[in-house]
Amino acid sequence: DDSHMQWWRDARYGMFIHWGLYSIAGGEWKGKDYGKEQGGASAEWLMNSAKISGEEYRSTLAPQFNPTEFDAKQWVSIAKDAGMKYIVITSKHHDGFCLFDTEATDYNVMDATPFKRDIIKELSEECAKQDLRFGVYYSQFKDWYHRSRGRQNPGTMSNEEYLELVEKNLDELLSNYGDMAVLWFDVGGNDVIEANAQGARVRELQPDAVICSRLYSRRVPEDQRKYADFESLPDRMLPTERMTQDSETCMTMRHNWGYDRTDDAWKSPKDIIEFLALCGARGVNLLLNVGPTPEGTLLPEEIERLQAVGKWMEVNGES
Ligand code: FUL
Repeated sequence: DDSHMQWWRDARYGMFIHWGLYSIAGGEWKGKDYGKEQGGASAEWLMNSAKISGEEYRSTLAPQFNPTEFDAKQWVSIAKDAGMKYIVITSKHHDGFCLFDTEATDYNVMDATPFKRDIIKELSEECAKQDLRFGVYYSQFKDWYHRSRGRQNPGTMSNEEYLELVEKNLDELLSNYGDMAVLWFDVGGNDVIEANAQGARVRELQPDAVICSRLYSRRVPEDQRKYADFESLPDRMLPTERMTQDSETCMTMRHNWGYDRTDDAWKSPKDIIEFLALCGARGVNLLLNVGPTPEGTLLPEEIERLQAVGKWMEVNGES
């Protein structure tokens, strides 16, 4: 039964938000710019690209995380006015930092930063108020802070402890924030048993949640993927043909996903409208990304683009 997919198919267009400690650095570390790297690496990959230890990354950035201009109401209104039907935000990216209240690690917004506000709570509640679906991105496999990566990067946890962290985090995300519409897992590992257990937990606690194919490594064969509801196309890739299965493209407005101080590779409002039209014609959802600032605001360039799409949607009557 795939009736839980219907809202998602109808939605077509959502907002992706990459926000975390890396936003403070804005792609720079000790005077060097890391946000211009092509391929996968970009501003939110800073900890890895600049080879920063967990301890140094945390002690430098976490005390500075105080985005006092963050206003969930404003973000959700902007998404809604742009014609978006759902929001997916990074609850934990590869740097391991949790933007929500968790008992499983103290490396989270409540315990490790002066901000002490549960961002996932504020956004989920606001989405419920404004009638938008809410979901989370969660990096289940890559975690450069907690998970051991060998002798040079021991991490704060053993592999078993790390798996427990993921389990607890998922239980919290699936229990404490009302309806979870999307579980956007990212960069699956090789262990299909682990992935299926995580998928099963999502189904159990939030039967209607839509699960991203990145729960699995690309190497896991289709017939072993029990819980992938939609196929996530490779980053920034537009569909080249009409898709026969439920699919989504995630796209950034410039090169980086996370906030980057010098990235000027902006796509024009017209480009973005064309992407949306193309995705619509090829039966693919578009998850369009913004990277909010360390202060908690969306950039004027992002707002301008979102408004342009909103106008186009109004004229072309999709909503
Ligand atoms: C990738 C990640 O490694 C990037 O940092 C970003 O989150 C993108 C949407 O997915 O796999």
